[in-house]
Amino acid sequence: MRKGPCHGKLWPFCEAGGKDAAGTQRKGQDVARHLITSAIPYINGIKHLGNLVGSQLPADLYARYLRGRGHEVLFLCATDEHGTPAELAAAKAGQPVAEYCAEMHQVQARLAEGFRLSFDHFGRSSSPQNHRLTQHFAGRLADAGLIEDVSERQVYSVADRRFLPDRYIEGTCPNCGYDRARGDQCENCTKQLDPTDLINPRSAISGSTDLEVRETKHLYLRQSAMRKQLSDWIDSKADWPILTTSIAKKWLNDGDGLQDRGITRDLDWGVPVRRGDRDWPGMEGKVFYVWFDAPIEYIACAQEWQDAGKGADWERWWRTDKGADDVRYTQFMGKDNVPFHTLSFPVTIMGSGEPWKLVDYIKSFNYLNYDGGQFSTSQGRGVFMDQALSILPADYWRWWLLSHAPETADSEFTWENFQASVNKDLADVLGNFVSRVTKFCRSKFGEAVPEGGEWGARETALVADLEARVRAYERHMDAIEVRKAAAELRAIWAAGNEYLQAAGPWTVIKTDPETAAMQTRLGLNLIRLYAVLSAPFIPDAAATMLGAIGAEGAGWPGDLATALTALPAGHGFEVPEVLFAKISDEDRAEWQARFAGVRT
Ligand code: B3M
Ligand code: ZN
Repeated sequence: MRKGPCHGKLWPFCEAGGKDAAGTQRKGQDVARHLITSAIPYINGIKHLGNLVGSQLPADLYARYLRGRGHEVLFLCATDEHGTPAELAAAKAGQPVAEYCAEMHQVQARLAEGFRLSFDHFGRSSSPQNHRLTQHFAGRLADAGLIEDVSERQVYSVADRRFLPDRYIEGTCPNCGYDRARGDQCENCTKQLDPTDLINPRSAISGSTDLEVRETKHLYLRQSAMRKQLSDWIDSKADWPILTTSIAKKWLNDGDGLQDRGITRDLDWGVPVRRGDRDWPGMEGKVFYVWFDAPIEYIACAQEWQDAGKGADWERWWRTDKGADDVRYTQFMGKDNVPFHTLSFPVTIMGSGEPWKLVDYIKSFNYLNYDGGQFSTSQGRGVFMDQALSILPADYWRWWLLSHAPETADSEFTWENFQASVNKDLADVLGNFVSRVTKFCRSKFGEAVPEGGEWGARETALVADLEARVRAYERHMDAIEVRKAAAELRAIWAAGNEYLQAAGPWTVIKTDPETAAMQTRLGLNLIRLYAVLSAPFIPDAAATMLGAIGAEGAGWPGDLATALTALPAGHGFEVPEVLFAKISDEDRAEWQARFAGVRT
C-alpha cells in the first residue's frame, strides 16, 4: 500500500502545515486528505448532549482543525433511519414512517447547523444510494460464501401482523415477578431472558396476547469465517486508543462476540433484501437489519454528497483503486458502537473482496452522565440539543462539552461545573482579554493598531512560551486528545491575560506611551492568534474576533514571532460585542430545576 504524505510511523502526529502565517494555502505534498465520519444518529428523536459529545461534536472539532491547517477534508454524517425504533416512533407520532423520517431528518439537520457541525454532507441511510450499495454488498458477500440461510422460530403477533423483536415482548419475570419484564431482560432483577421464559407474554406494541411462534428464514453473515483476518487487522492498529482496542479484542476473543449474525429482519421499513440487483428467493418482504445498512451509509453518503452537487469524484475518498489509498480515514463514536465498527462493518468491507477503504483510526468515547445520574432519552432526563440551543449559543456548549469530553473515563455534566467553566474560561479569561485590549486601544490610540517600539524581554519570553504551547496544542489535536488540547488552549489564553496584567499598559502609558503602544499592538495580534487557534472549539466567537480585527482570512500560525506581527501598525479594528455573558446563579438554578424532570 502506498503511503500518503502523512502516513509515516509517527501518525497521527501529522507535520503538514497547511497554511502559512499569511494565510495562503500551501500547495503540494504536505496537504493530506482526511475522510472523517461520525456515528450516524438514530432518527427517532432529538439527541441529548451525551450523544453529541460522543461522536458528532469531537468529529467536527477534528474536521475544523484539519481544514484550518489546510488539509483536504470530507466530513460526513447522516441519520440512521431504519429499524423497529424508527417504525415505532413514527407510529407514536401517528405518521407514515417515511414521512416521519423525512421530517426528523430536517429537525436533526437544523440542530446540527445550530451547533455548527460542519458536515460536508448530512445524508440519510434511507437514501436510494444506500439501498443500492447495501444490496450490492450483500450480493458480494453471498458470492464469497459469507452468507448463509438460517431457519428460526420467532414470536409472531397476530394482531400487529408482524414478528416481534425480543424487547417488544413484555410479560411477567419468572425470576422476580416484575410484570413489565422485556423478552431480552428483566429491568427489575437484570436477569437475561428469552421471550419464551415470560409468564403471560404480550406485545409491547399493541398489548395483544395473541402471540404464536412461527418459523421464519433469515440471512446470517458468517463473521466467524473472518476471525483471523479481523484479528490480524486489529493487531496491526497499535496506535488506536485503548478504549477502542480493548472493546474490539473483548468481542473478538470472548467467544460469543464473533458469532455469525443475522442481517435480515421481518419488517416493512428498511432496505429490501436483494442480492445485488437480483431478487433473493425466499427473502421476499424482508429487509436488512439496521446495523447492516447503517455503516454502509458512510460510503453512500459520499455518493449523496456528489449527487447533491457538493463535490465530485466520491470514489477518490472510498476506493483504494481510485486514489483513496492516500486518504486517512478517522471514525468517531460512543463506546457502545465500537463492536459494529471494529468487527461487523470490517467484515462487510473485507468480505466484499473489493478495494474499499478500511478505517485507519477509531476514536471512541465513554459516556457523559447528567447531574448525578444518566442522560435518558426515554425519561427525557438531561439537556437535549434543541433545549441547549434555546438557552445559550452553541459555543458555550461546545466549549464545556469538548473540554470535559469523556475520553479516559465517563464524565459528568453538572450545572455548577458548566457555570464555573463558562464564567472562568470563556468570560473571565478569553472574553475579558479581547474586551480589555480592544477597549484600551480605542480609548488611548484609536481604532487602529498602534505603532510603538520593539518587543522587550517580557514580550520575547511570552512569544517563546506560546511557541511551545501552540506546538503542544497541535500535537494534542493531531492525536485527537480532546481534553488535553482544550487544556492547552486555555493555557494559551491565560498566558495572554497574565502578560497583559504584568505589562500593565494602562499604567505604562502615563510614563512611556511608546512601550504601551507596543504592548497594545501585541495584544491585538494575540486576539488574531486566539481566534485562529480557538475556531475548532468555538467557531462563532472566533469569527466575531476575526471580524472585529479585520483578519477574516487568517491562516494557521507558523512560527509565533511571525504570527504575532501579522497585524501591522495602522491596521483598523473595531471593539467587538461582548463575546461571552456570564451565567448567573439564578439562571443556573432555574435551568437545573427545568431539566431535572421529565421532558414534556
Ligand atoms: N445509530 C447508534 C447511535 O446513534 C447508531 C450508530 C450507527 S453508526 C453506523 O449511537
Ligand atoms: Zn425479574
